[in-house]
Amino acid sequence: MKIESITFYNISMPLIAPFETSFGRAVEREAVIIEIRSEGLTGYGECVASDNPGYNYETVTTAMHILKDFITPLILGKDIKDALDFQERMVSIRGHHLAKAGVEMALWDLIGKREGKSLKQLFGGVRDKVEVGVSVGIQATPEKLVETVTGFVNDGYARVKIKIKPGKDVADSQAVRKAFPNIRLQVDANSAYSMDDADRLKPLDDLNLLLIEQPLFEDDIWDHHKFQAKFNTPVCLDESIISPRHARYAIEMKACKIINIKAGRLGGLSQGIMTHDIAQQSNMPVWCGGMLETGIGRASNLALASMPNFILPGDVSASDRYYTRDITHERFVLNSDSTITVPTGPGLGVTVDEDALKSYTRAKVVVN
Ligand code: OSB
Ligand code: MG
Repeated sequence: MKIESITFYNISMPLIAPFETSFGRAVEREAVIIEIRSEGLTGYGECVASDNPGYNYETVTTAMHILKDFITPLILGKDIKDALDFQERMVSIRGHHLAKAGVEMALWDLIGKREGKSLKQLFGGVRDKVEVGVSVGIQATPEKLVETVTGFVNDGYARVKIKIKPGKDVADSQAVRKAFPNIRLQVDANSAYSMDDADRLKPLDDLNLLLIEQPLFEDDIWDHHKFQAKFNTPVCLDESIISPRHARYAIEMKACKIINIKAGRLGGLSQGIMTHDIAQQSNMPVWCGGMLETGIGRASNLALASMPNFILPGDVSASDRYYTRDITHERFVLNSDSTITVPTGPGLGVTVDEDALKSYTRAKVVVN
């Protein structure tokens, strides 16, 4: 595939409701949409960096810099064979996984369109629809949290994740468990704790949670091993797993029992697939995380989650949980069995609503 032109759109989309985590509160979702033209086809990708470095050190501003000034010169005008060829060309750029992953996604979209195959087919996906849940932000009171969760349960979500942070953890989780004794429930701390908090968090172990996600530092694996040793509930790593190698470290160190896979954090869909395979070989289940994606990233997540070892429900909710107007014509809806159907069209299987994309664009850079 000869890369003929690349366009970067720095977008900002209003969220239907604010989303609060241990690292901050978002009312809008910023991202970079990447459009690549090659041999008469157009491929789209989404870089899931946001306006702040709370989840990951990258932001839309650093991503635009790396995309324009370092990734572009390595691929523009070049003939890129596939995702692994792209990854090999990226070795001179350390880190910046979210930026790299956005470009890799657009390449997959192009490959699928050229071959007339969906990403699900290209990845060897085995499911036509994938089980999904909803990630619920921190609320003002446990009562408000139960009310918000009730709304999502009534919408049909059979798995709920609640965000926790110091002061908003055990009591909040107990309140949700009491209101919904049988729902599949999990918590996500986004690195808000240290080992000093482990004893205080121990009551979480009595709530029959599916998992506790990323309690400790974003660059830690070893303390998570110690944390896991104290808890019966599986620890799941998100932030800490920044490459397939880190997945192997975590497995060998017994730092977790479950892995959250996000193609962005890992540096590309190819790296997400490799992480899936490594976990599968160790009988460790994975699930697909979310970054409040637009319809582009959501389509990519659904294709990834159709792979066999995505055993737990993903953070891939319906479009109407996030945005009144998305940048794809297609909107993803929740089926009555708490699943979302995997796209079947070529590539990502979605089409971009150019008017919507334009209306959300803050800055546009074209290179050719
Ligand atoms: O830690 O999983 C996370 C959103 C932004 C950054 C980090 C996370 C999240 C979510 C939202 O939990 C998942 C979704 O897209 O619905
Ligand atoms: Mg997480």
